[in-house]
Amino acid sequence: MQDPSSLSQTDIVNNLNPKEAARLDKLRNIGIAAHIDSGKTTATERVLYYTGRIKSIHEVRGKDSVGAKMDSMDLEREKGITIQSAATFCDWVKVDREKGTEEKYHINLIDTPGHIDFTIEVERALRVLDGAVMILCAVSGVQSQTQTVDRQMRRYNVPRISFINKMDRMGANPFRVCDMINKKLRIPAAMIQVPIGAEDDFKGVVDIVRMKAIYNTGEKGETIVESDEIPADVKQVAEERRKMLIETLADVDDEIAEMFLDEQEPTIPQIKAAIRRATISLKFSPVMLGSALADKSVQPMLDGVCDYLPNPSEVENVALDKRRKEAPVKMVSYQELPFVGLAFKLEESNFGQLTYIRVYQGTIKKGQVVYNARTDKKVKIPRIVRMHSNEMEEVNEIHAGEICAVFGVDCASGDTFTDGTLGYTMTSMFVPDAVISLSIKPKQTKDTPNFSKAMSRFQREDPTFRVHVDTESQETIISGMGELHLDIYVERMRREYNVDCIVGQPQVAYRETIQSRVPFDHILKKQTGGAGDYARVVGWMEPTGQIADNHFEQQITGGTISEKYLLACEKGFYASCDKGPLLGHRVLGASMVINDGATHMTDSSEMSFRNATQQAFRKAFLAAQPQVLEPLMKTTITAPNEFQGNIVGLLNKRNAVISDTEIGPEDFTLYADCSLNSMFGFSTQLRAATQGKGEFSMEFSHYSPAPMQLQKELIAKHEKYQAERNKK
Ligand SMILES: Nc1nc2c(ncn2[C@@H]2O[C@H](COP(=O)(O)OP(=O)(O)OP(=O)(O)O)[C@@H](O)[C@H]2O)c(=O)[nH]1
Ligand SMILES: [Mg+2]
Repeated sequence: MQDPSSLSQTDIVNNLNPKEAARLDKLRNIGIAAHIDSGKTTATERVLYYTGRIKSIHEVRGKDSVGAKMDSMDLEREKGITIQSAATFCDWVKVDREKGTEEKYHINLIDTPGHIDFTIEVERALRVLDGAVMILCAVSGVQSQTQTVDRQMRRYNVPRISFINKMDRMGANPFRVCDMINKKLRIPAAMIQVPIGAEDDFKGVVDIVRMKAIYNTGEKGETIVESDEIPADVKQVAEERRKMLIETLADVDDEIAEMFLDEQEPTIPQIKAAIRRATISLKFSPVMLGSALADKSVQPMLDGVCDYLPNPSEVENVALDKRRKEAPVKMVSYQELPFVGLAFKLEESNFGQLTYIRVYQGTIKKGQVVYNARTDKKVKIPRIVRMHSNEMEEVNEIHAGEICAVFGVDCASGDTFTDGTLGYTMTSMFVPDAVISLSIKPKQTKDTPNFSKAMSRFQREDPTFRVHVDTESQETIISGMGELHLDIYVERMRREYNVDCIVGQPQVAYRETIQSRVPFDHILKKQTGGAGDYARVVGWMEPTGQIADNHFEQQITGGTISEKYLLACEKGFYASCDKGPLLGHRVLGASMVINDGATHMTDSSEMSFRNATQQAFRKAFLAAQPQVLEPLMKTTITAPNEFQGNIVGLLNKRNAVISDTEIGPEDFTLYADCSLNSMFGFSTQLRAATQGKGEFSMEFSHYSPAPMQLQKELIAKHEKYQAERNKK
């Protein structure tokens, strides 16, 4: 076969074996992602019901206390929020009423959490999915996490349908929301449906491509009724919006642009094909609408998924070939090619570790031996299953383009598996930094084994949850994305492992950096009988210019320090960066160059060079105008307009910088940069200041120098603590 990297995606699709093409054509891997509480799980519940995967509908925080299928964890059901993404699959029979045909699509679907503390779940879902449904609230429109999810979709080039949910709510205004998608997310978007009625009176939608009114009937809206008769009061809007749709398409699609210039009216299939092309090429997002809770217009959204989101062969996926200097190679979803898959999520289950794999090419079979590209180890695949939230269905093989889970495979999240003939690795996903930490220990020592088990499991499953033992205090420190993130793990420890824990106050994850260049010439010399200790390192430290990774470099000429010892210096440097001299927090943006030194014939060792480097680091760092950095959080607060004054007051007290305010008909939204440190206890105060009606969310933005006073306090506190420890 020709080198796939020289082929365009269209060529790849055109060259598919017809049987494969037919299989892939009817396959969709999609994610549902959106701001918290917009109705992702509620909508997914409908999808499962209408496709026959579940026999009845249960609501998120519903009165029947069963809870939605995809929120399978007790904690999710109690809190009414999704914490872990859940994968499922279903078959959707799309009815083409014009042609009178039926087509069956297989849809793999991942429902993701909206709360920012669990953002890694969205990140890894979008990493492996081919398309997404972005849900928006008909009243609130584009919200803070909508923007986060938008960035994540862009990061992995995920085409999307926008679905405006909650059309039954007071104040629902899909036209405004569509406008917000265009303006705030800066993606050309146009409605392909308009509502029939709104709020309590929301009856259904008009598909403006085909000019059909669509209604749901039956107890749970399970039956779709289409009509040519468009209610008189909707007709004009429908026609206007159809014009707008074609105009927007003309901006992003050449074929429609030409017809538009020639004043030709595109046909229905032409419009649909253009929507599909433009959506897949990330130039456009079709906007649909409905109400999941009121069981309205979810089925047309599924039709939209089939019509406008790509099948796996239409998406470009690239691996790096380790045998050819990491040259990029295109994945081709042909079944007969060697197997390549990406483990994107791990989960502990009663039967051992469950690993979710997206198969990019080839086939994975039960009993097959696969290679882990990171560790170069072979593993046998004992069982393959398809996941349905927390239940599973056993299968013998899974083909290119699909998602499955395997049992008993030891690996880390983000590992690539191949059949062993290829040296490919897939680029992994973006893992955000932790901003908050706390000390934790089991109340009773007898619980220590379970405590350790839980810690190691949570860490394996969630790359944003980190655990380390502080070398000085010997305390176990957990760190993560926010207070809720850590609370959830403490609570899960209690429920799932029967371990009650004592936790310390949440601490901000500060960082340390330097601001100037300082040379060093450091000698470590010890003579205590027997073999001594000797190392001399000469060089300088300076800021890298970016508050990001640290940098080590050696510029030794003449072999004054051997390669082996230089390696020890490098290790010493990175060990020092893990525990900064000011507060013991991580160092960012520091660079060290060693350009000279001396070695003793008998007394030098790797240990002496490592220690010498660490001592030199400490001295130079403290002389280089060191600085404590604190995490600044992008904070979004929404509350009824009457509370605006109260909230601005609260924020001023916290030295927040307000960057934007939006005033809606009832609610206002305020965007501000706040230091994480100043936001502890904010949720309680916000509740008090808004009669419980205010909401806020925080997302890490960047590190910035902490106020001088705070830096001094922190350093003094750390010094005092160190002194006390040394006395003991
Ligand atoms: N009025 C109205 N409420 C809805 C609709 N869809 C969902 N809700 C309600 O909104 C709340 C949140 O719904 P979920 O489905 O849990 O939202 P989610 O997006 O999955 O939330 P997270 O996973 O926590 O981000 C629940 O109380 C739902 O009943 C809708 O169409 N109309
Ligand atoms: Mg949910």
